[in-house]
Amino acid sequence: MTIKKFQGKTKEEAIEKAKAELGENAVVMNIKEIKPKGVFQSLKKSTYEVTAAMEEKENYVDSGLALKNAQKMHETINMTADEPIKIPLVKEEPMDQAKAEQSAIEFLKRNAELLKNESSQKTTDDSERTERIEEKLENLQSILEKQYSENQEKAKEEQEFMKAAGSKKNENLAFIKVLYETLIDNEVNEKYVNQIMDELEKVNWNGNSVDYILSNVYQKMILKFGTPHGIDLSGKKPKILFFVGPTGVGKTTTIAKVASKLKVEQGKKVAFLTADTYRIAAAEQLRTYANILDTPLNIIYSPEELNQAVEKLEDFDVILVDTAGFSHKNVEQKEDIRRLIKSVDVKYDSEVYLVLSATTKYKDLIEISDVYKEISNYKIIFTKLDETTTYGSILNIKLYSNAEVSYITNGQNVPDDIEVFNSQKIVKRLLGGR
Ligand SMILES: Nc1nc2c(ncn2[C@@H]2O[C@H](COP(=O)(O)OP(=O)(O)OP(=O)(O)O)[C@@H](O)[C@H]2O)c(=O)[nH]1
Ligand SMILES: [Mg+2]
Repeated sequence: MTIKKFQGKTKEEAIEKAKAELGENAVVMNIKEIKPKGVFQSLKKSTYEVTAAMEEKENYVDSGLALKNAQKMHETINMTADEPIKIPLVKEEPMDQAKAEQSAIEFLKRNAELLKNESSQKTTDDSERTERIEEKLENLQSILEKQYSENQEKAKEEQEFMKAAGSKKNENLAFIKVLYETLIDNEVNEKYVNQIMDELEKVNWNGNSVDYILSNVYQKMILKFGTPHGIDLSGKKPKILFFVGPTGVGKTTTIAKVASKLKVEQGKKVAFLTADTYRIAAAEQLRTYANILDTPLNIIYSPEELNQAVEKLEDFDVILVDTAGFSHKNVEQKEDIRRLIKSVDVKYDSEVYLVLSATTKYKDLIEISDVYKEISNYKIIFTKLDETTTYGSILNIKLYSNAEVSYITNGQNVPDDIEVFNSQKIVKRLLGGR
């Protein structure tokens, strides 16, 4: 299979280019509008980028059967993990365009009639009001028209795809389009989706089943995550673990969860240090957990105090250091954290955990991971997975930062809502499983 991108001033031009190079049967996988940037952006027009695919060797099968097979596969496949993957399928029936057109026109008319009636009832003397209603009417009309034409375009794209899939009778291509869309829907960055597709290209899947393609993608994605590890305390003691990250992501709560697991489940000697003296209640929050877990807590006010505090805790297995959350744009606080981490005496083993919320948007996560890379190497803990349904950012940041994802947390309950990162679970979710 060949997957390529084509740009054009219009969608049609980009599609034409794709067909000119890949042939009439090229399948449009995705159409992206590229908005102009820069000072004169309002004067420039958008351009379009089409991702198109073409299978090199024609491998004809019945397309209806292909989609049914794909559906069957989603219901039954079970790759080492415990539940079957369910991926939303493309519609089997092409949309009835005439019917869709008719109902959209009726909808437009009905709304226009309703507003016209409203305006004619309150006519004559209040002309200003009538004008306003007319203006509203026009606005609504244009919004509806826009929605209508967008729906039409979607229906057309869908039909084109069905036509191409049907005429080529290619179940694999239809299935790959579903995979592509599922990953995009889960907010995996397009760049990484294309990377996964490019890798798939190298696999000889011609003549192989959709099961083969899915397990291939699944395995590749698992490999991308690497093997995650929980905290390893097998080396020198005490091990110093710093928890850093933006404000409110769950650093303190995560420390309490980790401490409880290490202490209760592994019988380790755990101590707390906090360098978070920015917020009045910060140390108190950790003290509450320290009391519950019967764990010592020391407060340090400057990096210079760190080693003295650690010295007093030398017979502990692990020292968890809470830090003040800061905006990644705050240079001064960033420097404070950097100094704190760098101040650890070389005789101690230390590790930094960057705590990130799965609800933070991709662009910010990128900036945050860059800022912390300037401070230290780190492993990542993703919090608040219970507050989002799209897990794409976990893969995006893993691939962007190349840092290990160690733990995920999925709720406010201490100590239960934490687990060592399970790449199989996440990959299944990313591929549309539950
Ligand atoms: N839903 C959900 N909430 C969480 C999770 N982890 C932490 N929280 C909540 O997020 C809020 C902030 O948690 P903290 O642990 O105080 O966050 P922090 O990063 O220490 O915050 P600062 O010290 O102010 O930077 C609290 O209400 C926690 O209960 C999680 O996995 N899921
Ligand atoms: Mg905190």
